[in-house]
Amino acid sequence: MSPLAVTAYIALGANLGNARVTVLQAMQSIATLRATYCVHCSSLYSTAPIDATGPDYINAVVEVITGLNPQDLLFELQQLEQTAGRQRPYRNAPRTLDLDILLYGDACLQSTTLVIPHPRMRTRAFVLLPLAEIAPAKVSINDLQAVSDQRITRLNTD
Ligand code: PH2
Ligand code: MG
Ligand code: MG
Repeated sequence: MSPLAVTAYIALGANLGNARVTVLQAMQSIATLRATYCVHCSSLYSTAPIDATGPDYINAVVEVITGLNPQDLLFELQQLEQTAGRQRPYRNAPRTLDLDILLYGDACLQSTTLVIPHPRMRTRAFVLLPLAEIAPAKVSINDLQAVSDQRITRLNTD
Protein backbone atom coordinates (compact mmCIF):
# COMPACT_ATOMS: atom_id res chain seq x y z
CA MET A 1 0.00 0.00 0.00
CA SER A 2 1.42 3.41 -0.89
CA PRO A 3 1.34 6.21 1.69
CA LEU A 4 -0.98 9.21 1.25
CA ALA A 5 1.81 11.73 1.04
CA VAL A 6 5.58 11.59 0.83
CA THR A 7 8.35 14.15 1.29
CA ALA A 8 10.37 14.49 -1.91
CA TYR A 9 13.28 16.66 -2.99
CA ILE A 10 13.53 18.11 -6.49
CA ALA A 11 16.63 19.70 -8.05
CA LEU A 12 16.18 22.64 -10.41
CA GLY A 13 18.80 23.71 -12.95
CA ALA A 14 19.00 26.06 -15.92
CA ASN A 15 21.76 27.66 -18.00
CA LEU A 16 19.98 28.97 -21.11
CA GLY A 17 17.82 32.06 -21.40
CA ASN A 18 16.96 33.96 -18.21
CA ALA A 19 17.88 31.09 -15.92
CA ARG A 20 17.16 32.94 -12.68
CA VAL A 21 13.63 33.84 -13.74
CA THR A 22 12.99 30.36 -15.13
CA VAL A 23 14.07 28.64 -11.90
CA LEU A 24 12.00 31.00 -9.73
CA GLN A 25 8.96 30.46 -11.97
CA ALA A 26 9.51 26.69 -11.85
CA MET A 27 9.51 26.81 -8.04
CA GLN A 28 6.09 28.49 -8.19
CA SER A 29 4.82 25.99 -10.76
CA ILE A 30 5.95 23.04 -8.63
CA ALA A 31 4.04 24.54 -5.69
CA THR A 32 0.86 24.48 -7.78
CA LEU A 33 1.15 20.88 -9.04
CA ARG A 34 -1.86 18.76 -8.15
CA ALA A 35 -1.68 17.07 -4.73
CA THR A 36 1.66 18.76 -4.08
CA TYR A 37 2.73 21.32 -1.47
CA CYS A 38 6.04 23.12 -1.45
CA VAL A 39 7.54 23.05 2.05
CA HIS A 40 10.95 24.68 1.51
CA CYS A 41 12.76 26.40 -1.35
CA SER A 42 16.53 26.79 -1.18
CA SER A 43 18.33 29.93 -2.25
CA LEU A 44 19.45 30.18 -5.87
CA TYR A 45 23.06 29.22 -6.56
CA SER A 46 25.34 30.12 -9.46
CA THR A 47 27.38 27.02 -10.34
CA ALA A 48 30.10 25.93 -12.75
CA PRO A 49 28.95 23.32 -15.29
CA ILE A 50 29.86 19.78 -14.16
CA ASP A 51 30.42 17.16 -16.89
CA ALA A 52 28.91 19.72 -19.23
CA THR A 53 29.81 22.76 -21.31
CA GLY A 54 28.14 26.13 -21.69
CA PRO A 55 27.31 29.01 -19.38
CA ASP A 56 27.21 28.78 -15.58
CA TYR A 57 24.00 27.29 -14.20
CA ILE A 58 21.43 28.56 -11.77
CA ASN A 59 20.60 25.71 -9.38
CA ALA A 60 18.26 25.22 -6.42
CA VAL A 61 16.44 22.45 -4.55
CA VAL A 62 12.87 22.34 -3.25
CA GLU A 63 11.23 20.10 -0.66
CA VAL A 64 7.66 19.06 -1.41
CA ILE A 65 5.02 16.91 0.19
CA THR A 66 3.23 15.10 -2.59
CA GLY A 67 0.46 12.60 -3.08
CA LEU A 68 1.72 11.88 -6.59
CA ASN A 69 3.54 8.62 -7.13
CA PRO A 70 7.11 8.94 -8.48
CA GLN A 71 6.16 8.30 -12.12
CA ASP A 72 3.33 10.84 -12.02
CA LEU A 73 5.58 13.39 -10.31
CA LEU A 74 8.22 12.81 -13.02
CA PHE A 75 5.57 13.26 -15.72
CA GLU A 76 4.41 16.56 -14.21
CA LEU A 77 8.00 17.83 -13.92
CA GLN A 78 8.70 16.89 -17.55
CA GLN A 79 5.62 18.87 -18.58
CA LEU A 80 7.10 21.91 -16.80
CA GLU A 81 10.42 21.34 -18.60
CA GLN A 82 8.57 21.25 -21.92
CA THR A 83 6.67 24.44 -21.12
CA ALA A 84 10.01 26.13 -20.43
CA GLY A 85 11.17 25.12 -23.93
CA ARG A 86 13.45 22.23 -22.96
CA GLN A 87 15.28 20.62 -25.86
CA ARG A 88 17.56 17.57 -25.66
CA PRO A 89 20.03 17.76 -28.58
CA TYR A 90 22.69 15.70 -26.70
CA ARG A 91 23.50 14.46 -23.18
CA ASN A 92 24.03 17.27 -20.66
CA ALA A 93 23.41 19.94 -23.30
CA PRO A 94 22.72 23.45 -22.01
CA ARG A 95 19.08 23.65 -21.02
CA THR A 96 16.31 26.13 -20.28
CA LEU A 97 15.11 23.97 -17.36
CA ASP A 98 16.02 20.64 -15.80
CA LEU A 99 13.92 19.18 -12.97
CA ASP A 100 15.24 16.03 -11.32
CA ILE A 101 13.71 14.02 -8.48
CA LEU A 102 16.52 13.54 -5.94
CA LEU A 103 14.74 11.67 -3.16
CA TYR A 104 11.20 10.36 -2.75
CA GLY A 105 10.64 9.43 0.87
CA ASP A 106 13.07 6.61 1.52
CA ALA A 107 12.23 4.92 -1.79
CA CYS A 108 14.85 3.15 -3.90
CA LEU A 109 13.57 2.82 -7.46
CA GLN A 110 15.20 1.68 -10.65
CA SER A 111 13.09 1.75 -13.79
CA THR A 112 14.14 2.58 -17.34
CA THR A 113 12.83 6.13 -16.92
CA LEU A 114 13.52 6.90 -13.27
CA VAL A 115 16.24 6.10 -10.74
CA ILE A 116 15.77 7.26 -7.12
CA PRO A 117 17.82 8.35 -5.22
CA HIS A 118 19.28 10.34 -8.10
CA PRO A 119 22.45 8.38 -8.96
CA ARG A 120 24.78 11.41 -9.17
CA MET A 121 23.38 13.60 -6.39
CA ARG A 122 26.21 12.81 -3.90
CA THR A 123 28.91 13.94 -6.35
CA ARG A 124 27.50 17.36 -7.19
CA ALA A 125 27.92 20.50 -5.14
CA PHE A 126 25.08 22.13 -7.11
CA VAL A 127 22.72 19.56 -5.53
CA LEU A 128 24.32 19.03 -2.11
CA LEU A 129 24.68 22.66 -1.01
CA PRO A 130 21.07 23.73 -1.71
CA LEU A 131 19.85 20.41 -0.27
CA ALA A 132 21.93 20.97 2.89
CA GLU A 133 20.42 24.46 3.21
CA ILE A 134 16.84 23.13 3.43
CA ALA A 135 17.42 19.58 4.75
CA PRO A 136 20.76 19.39 6.59
CA ALA A 137 20.07 15.86 7.83
CA LYS A 138 20.13 14.62 4.22
CA VAL A 139 23.75 15.69 3.61
CA SER A 140 26.88 14.61 5.50
CA ILE A 141 30.09 16.52 6.09
CA ASN A 142 31.87 13.86 4.02
CA ASP A 143 29.49 14.48 1.11
CA LEU A 144 30.27 18.20 1.25
CA GLN A 145 34.02 17.69 1.55
CA ALA A 146 34.00 15.45 -1.52
CA VAL A 147 32.61 18.25 -3.72
CA SER A 148 34.44 21.19 -2.14
CA ASP A 149 36.49 21.80 -5.32
CA GLN A 150 33.34 22.56 -7.38
CA ARG A 151 32.64 26.26 -7.87
CA ILE A 152 29.32 27.36 -6.39
CA THR A 153 28.07 30.72 -5.09
CA ARG A 154 24.86 31.34 -3.18
CA LEU A 155 22.98 34.28 -4.67
CA ASN A 156 21.32 36.94 -2.56
CA THR A 157 17.60 37.06 -3.14
CA ASP A 158 17.15 40.70 -2.07
N1 PH2 B 1 23.20 19.44 -14.72
C1 PH2 B 1 23.72 18.47 -15.44
C2 PH2 B 1 25.13 18.41 -15.78
N2 PH2 B 1 25.91 19.43 -15.18
N3 PH2 B 1 26.19 21.34 -13.88
C3 PH2 B 1 25.66 22.29 -13.10
N4 PH2 B 1 26.46 23.20 -12.56
N5 PH2 B 1 24.32 22.34 -12.83
C4 PH2 B 1 23.45 21.43 -13.35
O1 PH2 B 1 22.23 21.50 -13.08
C5 PH2 B 1 23.98 20.41 -14.19
C6 PH2 B 1 25.38 20.40 -14.43
C7 PH2 B 1 22.88 17.38 -15.95
O2 PH2 B 1 21.60 17.44 -15.55
MG1 MG C 1 19.95 16.79 -14.27
MG1 MG D 1 16.94 15.79 -15.82
